Amino acid sequence: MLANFKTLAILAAAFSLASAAPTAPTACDSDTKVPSKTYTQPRVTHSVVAGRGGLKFDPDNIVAEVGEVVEFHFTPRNHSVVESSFGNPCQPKDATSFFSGFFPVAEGQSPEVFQIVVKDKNPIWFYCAQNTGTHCQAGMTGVVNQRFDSQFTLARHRELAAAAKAPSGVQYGIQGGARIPNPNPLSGF
Ligand SMILES: *[C@@H]1O[C@H](CO)[C@@H](O)[C@H](O)[C@H]1NC(C)=O
Ligand SMILES: [Cu+2]
Repeated sequence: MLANFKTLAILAAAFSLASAAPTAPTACDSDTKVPSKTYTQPRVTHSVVAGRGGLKFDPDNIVAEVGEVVEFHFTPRNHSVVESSFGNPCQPKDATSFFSGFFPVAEGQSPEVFQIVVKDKNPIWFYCAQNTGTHCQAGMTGVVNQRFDSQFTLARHRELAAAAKAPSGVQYGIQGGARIPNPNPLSGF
């Protein structure tokens, strides 16, 4: 677990470095015959804003390729993100579920974000575990890579969330992703 978290943190750090570096070759480079540099492609990052427009994630239905990053930004008041499962919307999927911790924010957005990396093409269901105001039951759920041709829709998932018993489950520690200073302060806004 620790090793996984470390790997993710290292990967996330590498990606933010990659996206900060300019990637387009200059005219000068293409004029010369000798390749002067190897350019790394920046990692595609999908920004999701928790709490924008009410008790929800915006966007809440994300399509991402394996290896891409989903980056959660946090606005008022005190949200979080936890990995769940389709049929049990307001509880962690299992002991390995990612958990961002809580982000109390008075205004604007948190100076930190939580990044996860998409590991495979299976749907990733998630919710906010804030129990003051029962955010998950109120509709604060989302999905990465919903199967659009199946009955396992976000709409159905949200009906299950509305009927789910409070309190929502919380993991015990931040895990399964990287909680880091916001590398893209303007993204998603
Ligand atoms: C944010 O919410 C969590 C979970 O309900 C709570 O433990 C924590 O005290 C809250 N933080 C603030 C500053 O309200
Ligand atoms: Cu919330």
